[in-house]
Amino acid sequence: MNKLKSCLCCGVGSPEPISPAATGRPKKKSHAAQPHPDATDCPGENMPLTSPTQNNNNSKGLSLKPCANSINFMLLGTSGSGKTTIFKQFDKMFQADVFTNGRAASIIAIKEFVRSCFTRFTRQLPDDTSYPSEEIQSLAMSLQDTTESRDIFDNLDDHIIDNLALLWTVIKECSCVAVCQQESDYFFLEKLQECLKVNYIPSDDDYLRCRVETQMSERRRYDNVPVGSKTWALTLTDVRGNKDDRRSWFGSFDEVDYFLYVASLADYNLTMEEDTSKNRLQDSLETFSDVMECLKTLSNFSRKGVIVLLNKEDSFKEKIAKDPLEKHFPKFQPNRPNDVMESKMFVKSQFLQTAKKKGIDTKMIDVKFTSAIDKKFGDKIIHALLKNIVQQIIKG
Ligand SMILES: Nc1nc2c(ncn2[C@@H]2O[C@H](COP(=O)(O)OP(=O)(O)OP(=O)(O)O)[C@@H](O)[C@H]2O)c(=O)[nH]1
Ligand SMILES: [Mg+2]
Repeated sequence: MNKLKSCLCCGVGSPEPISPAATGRPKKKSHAAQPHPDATDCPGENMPLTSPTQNNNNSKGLSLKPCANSINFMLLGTSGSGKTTIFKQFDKMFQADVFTNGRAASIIAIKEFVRSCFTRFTRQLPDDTSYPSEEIQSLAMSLQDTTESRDIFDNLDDHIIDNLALLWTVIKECSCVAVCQQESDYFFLEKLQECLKVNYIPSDDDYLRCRVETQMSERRRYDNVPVGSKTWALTLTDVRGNKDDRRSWFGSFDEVDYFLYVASLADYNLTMEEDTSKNRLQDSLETFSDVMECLKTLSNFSRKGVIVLLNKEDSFKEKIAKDPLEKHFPKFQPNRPNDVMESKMFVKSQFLQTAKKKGIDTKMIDVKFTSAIDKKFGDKIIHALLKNIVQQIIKG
């Protein structure tokens, strides 16, 4: 098992435990993170922040200097937990043109996503699978090969699209195929006849559901966001959640005011792509533990806030009915089997206990259940979150 053995910011495998003295941890921890009180002017307008219209720039090396009325957020979490989806929701709310451009550009990613699903699934089909025709069988064989599948998807016509839809019905019925690894598999394959047509225009929902693994961290600033009686400049950084990249998260921790740690509730019955022997939710808990360890080493730790977003609540609700949490987390002993609320509360308690074990006051941690694909995410979550944070800042 590929277990993280030490604090990520200090280097994987580092044998040195961090002593309380070395952490510089302040005695008093307050719940309210604040923008730095000594900041008077904003480095602002010329700061080279990224935007999706700017060729996916790398945010590495960009400074996150605090300015008056600014709040710096950082999205953290393991791969596929929903960080970029939340990033898109911030765009939708505060930079509508960026969201619209991203949505229009997602056509290519959606097509590629559908292609890769077919390659992945057709490779799992057993030899004795029965196909509606020889043509569909031959299509299934060709799609197993990445190059051939690319050729097919570059030359789509109505006939091929109809055959893909027929092949999808074969895949869906095959118990050997692990179809449900990603939430969006079903979503796009069920509507592939619409998505693969030349005149297809993605909806907001399609864009939010479209999965493109983040390759480089990205940062965006939203100016003049009204919250309460003032306007604020929000900076949001999205990172790559892959196991190999997590160490790079820690470089700008110092300047971050609020950490949004995103964990997928729906990961409870899945294993990691990077290590198929490891439960994904367990990996997220361990990664959270590493984040907590690093956080307490910061000298301005008491001015920071942590919000855990237990995401994919929609998918969790559906899954729990068929596959109980206790099967994957035996220490969970529910009063009522398959109970969604009890199951959610257990996961929440696991995150809070993880922080507590690291000596962090759980009052500093806010936990919310979210569904990042929800149309109302902006109003329900982002608005409420900002209102709450600003109130805390004003209270001091
Ligand atoms: N059903 C459901 N799907 C979600 C939710 N949030 C995100 N997704 C989907 O989960 C997939 C992964 O989401 P991303 O936002 O790309 O995940 P990420 O954390 O940015 O992953 P990396 O970039 O690999 O670190 C996408 O297909 C999203 O549409 C949710 O609340 N419910
Ligand atoms: Mg991402």
